[in-house]
Amino acid sequence: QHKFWETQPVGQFKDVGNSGLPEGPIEDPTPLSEVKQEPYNLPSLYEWVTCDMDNEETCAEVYNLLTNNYVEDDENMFRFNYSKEFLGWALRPPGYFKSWHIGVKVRASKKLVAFIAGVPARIRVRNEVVSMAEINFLCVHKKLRSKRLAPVMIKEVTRRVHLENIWQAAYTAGVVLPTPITTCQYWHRSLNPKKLIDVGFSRLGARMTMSRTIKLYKLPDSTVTSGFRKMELRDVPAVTRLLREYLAQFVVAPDFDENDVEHWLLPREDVVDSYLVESPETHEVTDFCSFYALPSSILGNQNYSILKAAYSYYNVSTKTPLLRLMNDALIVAKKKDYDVFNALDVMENEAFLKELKFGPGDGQLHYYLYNYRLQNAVKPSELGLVLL
Ligand code: YNC
Ligand code: MG
Repeated sequence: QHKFWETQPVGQFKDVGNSGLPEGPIEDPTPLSEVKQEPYNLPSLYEWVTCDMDNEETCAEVYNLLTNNYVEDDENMFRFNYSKEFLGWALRPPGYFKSWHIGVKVRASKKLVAFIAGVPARIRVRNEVVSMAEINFLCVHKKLRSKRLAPVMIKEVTRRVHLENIWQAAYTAGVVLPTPITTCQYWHRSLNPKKLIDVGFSRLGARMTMSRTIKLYKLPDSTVTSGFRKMELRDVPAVTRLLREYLAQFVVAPDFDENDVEHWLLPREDVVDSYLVESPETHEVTDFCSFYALPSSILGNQNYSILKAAYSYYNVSTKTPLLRLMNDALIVAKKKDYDVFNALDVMENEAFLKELKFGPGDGQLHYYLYNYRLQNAVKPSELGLVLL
């Protein structure tokens, strides 16, 4: 069934429900001197490259590969179109390793035909904070699919992660592999229903007209909560405290410090946006919400080429009810001309999805850990981790 994944230190389907297996690392680390020192072999027409994401041309090559070959929906109507600025942000967090940004080129033409990337992260699983790699942007050019290139790329990134003395990883995928720690649902909140219907992202509901639909999803022009404002650099300590306290309740969550918060949550134009509520009386930061910008190319539509989507990231409510906080997030996203606001059913998101008129999508997202066994699958609501 899974000729490659069966060889890897991941939860195997045959072990599901076997309560005799302990939680934690599946394999012990080996001495670094025993880690394979040379790259895995590629078919001879191809060569490994390390992608320097500081370099604009390299960044553009990766961007072009992904724009034309990365994840599509089941009906091939939309394809993720991560921006260059987004890739620069996603791949260069504090302490990142350039050697984990791995490309495959055609030897003769130097054309980039495959990519995989990792970034370091501290992820807490129950009471243990584990140094991990977050693996993302695995992509093989459409013309090179089903040639077993993906397993070589995964082994190569694993080797380079091991060389940094890191032995665990976290990743998400739309496909089922051995074995998800949880399976999440995407929910979508229409901000520009007319465009979403025109491009086939959503359909007019039963007994609905376009004008009734537009009215249904209408949002006020300005936010409702007093003290609601954009996050600034000076807010990093307060936001870090708020977030650390909040994420402590989940089974799996990032262990963010101030450097992480500055990188991952400080607003960056058209990449990531964060807002908070500062109490007008005490000037205390009591609530926080954030989303990232991930547009999709619209494939084969005459009128539109880009779907502007915001994705819910980390949200914390202590004073402002979560429902009201997220409604304000929708209002700012609408103001910034996003067409749709997406959220997974992770953390406490279920508490606002239906009420704020999100509808369930058909896409599922499976979460995985590499070389770390969890005794039982967790519920989406026990997950405090959002990967890009
Ligand atoms: C996938 N998404 O099952 P078996 S998500 C992992 N993640 O192996 P081939 C995947 N494995 O089942 P193709 C996978 N998709 O025989 C497929 N596989 O054991 C497995 N799509 O390889 C698959 N990006 O090369 C099978 O397949 C084997 O040519 C087949 O290439 C696959 O970034 C792919 O969806 C996905 O570009 C590259 O279809 C290609 O089809 C493609 O014959 C469109 O591969 C884009 C797309 C995936 C987005 C993502 C997370 C990746 C996680 C990788 C695993 C990381 C493990 C941890 C490593 C560090 C460890 C440490 C320490
Ligand atoms: Mg292949």
